[in-house]
Amino acid sequence: MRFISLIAAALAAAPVVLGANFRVTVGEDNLFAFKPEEIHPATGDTITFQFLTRNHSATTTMFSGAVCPPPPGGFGENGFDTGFQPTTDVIHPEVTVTIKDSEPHWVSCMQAGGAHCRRGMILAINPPPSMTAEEFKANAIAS
Ligand SMILES: *[C@@H]1O[C@H](CO)[C@@H](O)[C@H](O)[C@H]1NC(C)=O
Ligand SMILES: [Cu+2]
Repeated sequence: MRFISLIAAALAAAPVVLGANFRVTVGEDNLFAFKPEEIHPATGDTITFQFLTRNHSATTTMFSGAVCPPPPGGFGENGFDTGFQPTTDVIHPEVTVTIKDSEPHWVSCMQAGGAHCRRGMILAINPPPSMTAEEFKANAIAS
């Protein structure tokens, strides 16, 4: 019994196995861009958005159609919305979201009524071969 309780204590003390973390910059070099523009996280992984310039959001939207602007709160099941994250020369907010499924998610920025989105400011999460990041960007620009 003592042996079993030792195992139980060891298991309880074991560190939680965390998913991978993906870092995505927002507005690097003052550009209207996420970098990188495509990532392939697994369920349980996290994305840390690092807001470097201006006042952007990272918000899920539709792949095609009314892409811009993304809706407040984010589009779709397990979508997300960081909200607006204003920056200064010295303040660069970071927001981490957890990926809850292995589905594609399409991310852009809500700012200026969709103007940033229509500049092609996009991030494709788990795009399948039939729906590429390049197509999503073209859809945003045309939206
Ligand atoms: C950031 O943008 C939002 C949406 O346009 C605006 O409401 C907010 O005032 C802005 N924040 C700053 C500090 O400019
Ligand atoms: Cu923006």
